[in-house]
Amino acid sequence: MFLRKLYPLFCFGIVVLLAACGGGGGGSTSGGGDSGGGGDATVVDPATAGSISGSIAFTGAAPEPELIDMGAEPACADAYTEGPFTQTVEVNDNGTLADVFVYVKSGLEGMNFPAPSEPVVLDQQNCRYEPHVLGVQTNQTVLIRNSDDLLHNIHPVPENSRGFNVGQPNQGMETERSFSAAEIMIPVGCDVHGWMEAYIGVVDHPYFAVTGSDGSFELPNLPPGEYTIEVWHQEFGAQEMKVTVGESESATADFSFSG
Ligand SMILES: [Cu+2]
Repeated sequence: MFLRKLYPLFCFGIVVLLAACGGGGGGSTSGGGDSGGGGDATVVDPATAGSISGSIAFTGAAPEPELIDMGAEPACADAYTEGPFTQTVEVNDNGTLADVFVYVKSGLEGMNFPAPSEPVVLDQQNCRYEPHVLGVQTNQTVLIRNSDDLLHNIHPVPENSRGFNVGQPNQGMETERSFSAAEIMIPVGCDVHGWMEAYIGVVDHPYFAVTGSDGSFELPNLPPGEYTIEVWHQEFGAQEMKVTVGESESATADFSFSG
């Protein structure tokens, strides 16, 4: 407990030290939580900022949803009136795909976007993760909550950041962690319940989204420029598209996956 409290202070001290010693730019830094490791935060001019929006269509036959056997946890199993099913492929009523992670893959090089101070929440509800797919910035807090009255053991397996393995035996417990490096995507599992899975997309800027029940996304407040947008789905893989955003332009990038 003591070490856990000290650790962020220690890291913050290192960041401040590096910022004070590093580089010859002489510019002011943006302070704690800076994901760029020093240097001024990029300021996007609202007078010229544009956006990229689109939707993720789905064609063909969706795989049959797979039933999860939650017999080992009756309290969770009883919470479902149908299923429970895996969340691997969620085709929306309008023919689009949910749980697609959308992000700017390239075009933001040299810019510096400090992590926001608000956390993103990964909840555990009725022995599933909510949401199934989420995005976060590097060094932004991920608040992991246990809404179930039973033990979960959250276990992300990143390749670029330090992993962790934390038990949450009680309802209402919250644990805060973060990832220091970008990664598409970090799988998350529970050591108690083998069927639990989530995916976390970590990027070093705020231009990402996860599609929901209408399959659409928007990446607002983008500086004019040429970008590569990548969309990632757990089952169908990744696609990318080059998109140019002019001054104050609302550009479109529509994708389509097939079953
Ligand atoms: Cu669990």
